[in-house]
Amino acid sequence: AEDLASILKDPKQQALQTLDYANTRYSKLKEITNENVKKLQVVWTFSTGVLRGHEGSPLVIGDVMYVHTPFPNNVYALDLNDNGKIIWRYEPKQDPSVIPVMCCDTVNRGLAYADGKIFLHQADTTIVALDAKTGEKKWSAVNGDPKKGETNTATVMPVKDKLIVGISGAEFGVRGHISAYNIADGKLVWRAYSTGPDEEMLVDPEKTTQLGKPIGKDSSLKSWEGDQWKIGGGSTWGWYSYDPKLNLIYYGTGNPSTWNPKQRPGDNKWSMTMFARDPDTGMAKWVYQMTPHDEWDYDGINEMILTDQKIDGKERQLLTHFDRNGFGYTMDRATGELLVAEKYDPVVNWATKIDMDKDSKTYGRPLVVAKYSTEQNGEDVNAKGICPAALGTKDQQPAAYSPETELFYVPTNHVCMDYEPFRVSYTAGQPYVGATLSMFPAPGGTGNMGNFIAWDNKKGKIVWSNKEQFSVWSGALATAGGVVFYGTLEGYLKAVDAKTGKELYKFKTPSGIIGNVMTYEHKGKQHIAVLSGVGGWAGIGLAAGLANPTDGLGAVGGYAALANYTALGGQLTVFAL
Ligand code: PQQ
Repeated sequence: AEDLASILKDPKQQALQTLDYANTRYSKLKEITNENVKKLQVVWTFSTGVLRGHEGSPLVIGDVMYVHTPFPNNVYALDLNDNGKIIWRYEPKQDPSVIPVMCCDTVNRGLAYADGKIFLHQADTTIVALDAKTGEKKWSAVNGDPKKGETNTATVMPVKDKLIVGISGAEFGVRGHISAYNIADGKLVWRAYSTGPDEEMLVDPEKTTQLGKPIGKDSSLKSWEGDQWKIGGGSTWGWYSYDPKLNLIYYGTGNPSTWNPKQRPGDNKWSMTMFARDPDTGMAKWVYQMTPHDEWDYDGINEMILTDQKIDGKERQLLTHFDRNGFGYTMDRATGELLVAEKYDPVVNWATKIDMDKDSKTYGRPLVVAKYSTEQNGEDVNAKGICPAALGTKDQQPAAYSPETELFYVPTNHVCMDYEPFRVSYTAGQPYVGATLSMFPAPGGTGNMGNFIAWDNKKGKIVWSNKEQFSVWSGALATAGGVVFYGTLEGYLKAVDAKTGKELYKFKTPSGIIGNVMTYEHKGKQHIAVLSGVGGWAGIGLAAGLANPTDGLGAVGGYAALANYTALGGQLTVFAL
């Protein structure tokens, strides 16, 4: 994908949801600065015609913007030279029976571009390649089966001649995997499962390592009871990154199923795991399981941000990951060595720390506090006051990194939960959850359910933190103008100073923001664009019209007050000076 490589070098355009392969979400555009950002104005808008949660962001290739929507996953090509006039539209006809098999709203995290094609991975797991100029369908492929609970919400990542794609459905007992399809014709090249026999996971018992040691034969099979791994989750619905020099792709796997931990003794490998794989063959170079035997639904799918930074005077190839479990991890991305693991919200209480003692038997594992172990509390017993809640200290909302400040800008949740596991049996295509949850603001604060923080990944320390009334469910954007942008669930687009966190600008868009802020340049002018449209897991009460506090996997009650601030509606808002 030569055209992709050159677009990735051009800050005027955006070809991937993550801006770059390293997932930094950093733009070199700097017409908008911390001095002048207060003068931002809305320059044009576009209604997507769809309600429910709008995640991801538009792309800009040349003079054309590509906008996607949640289910039914419509795509619009808009002419930036003609006030956003619609050049073409793609409206897939998907069976609406996929809607009830999506756990956390009918979101889609957006399109990707390579080789003159726009790639869309629909809710029903159909992957389509559209001609970027005409919208004509070049090929399509089917990655899963919604009748078995397999759906999709994630974006895709084009790497060389392949398209890397994931799958959702751990709340329905799917067996997670990632797959590589040929960009040219949509043929499946390889598939790597998160659980099961070594050859189906594309791991080498001798050469694939965890924390420097070979994982050994049948590493996954030995960590489950019986055949539970076949319905064991580990879905792959998050973000993907790629290091062209090391030729490795990085991503994380989600929760083991069911949410009732007693029904699946063992470490449940390789759910909740960071993977480094060779994109050509799919083979895993290293893995690291962050939450062995999960008891809280702390999916490990959050983005892996790749940076080159100096530690103790030595240049290092780092990977920084803000896990749902509340720990911010810094790894050596070449070897999988664990360098730093610290809480990025002080209220995290389910574990005291990650064991950093290399000689210890529990090296690299979280030291779990018995009181907050949902299993030790027992089936049908409500384990109370666990922090963070199941949606984690951070969920899918991606963080950004600025090489100028060497800080990570992290949208976070400040929410805790009560968790009552119960016995559940598996039926294909039916919810396989096995826990009742309620969520509430973290105690001891001002009742705020979110913080927007700046993080030092070398020290493992918060540098500054801004309180937000609700979780920040929107992806951050860092820019060379010294400004960091994010959206809020009430609907504000906010700009803050990258060094101090001082709020410099805000504007209330028509609906809550769970999309990711993006920037592009057109006719010499820098623009900022964001999708509004409240929803996602945090906004599921509004999105799906639910009122019972424990509905929406426990999020409805926790975020009930959101209804006082915003209502549904998909809209793109574009700003400039
Ligand atoms: N999706 C959201 C969202 O978009 O707001 C939040 C979540 C999902 C979660 O917190 C999940 O745990 C989750 N889990 C799966 C899964 O395990 O397969 C899928 C998804 C999804 O596809 O959106 C979410």
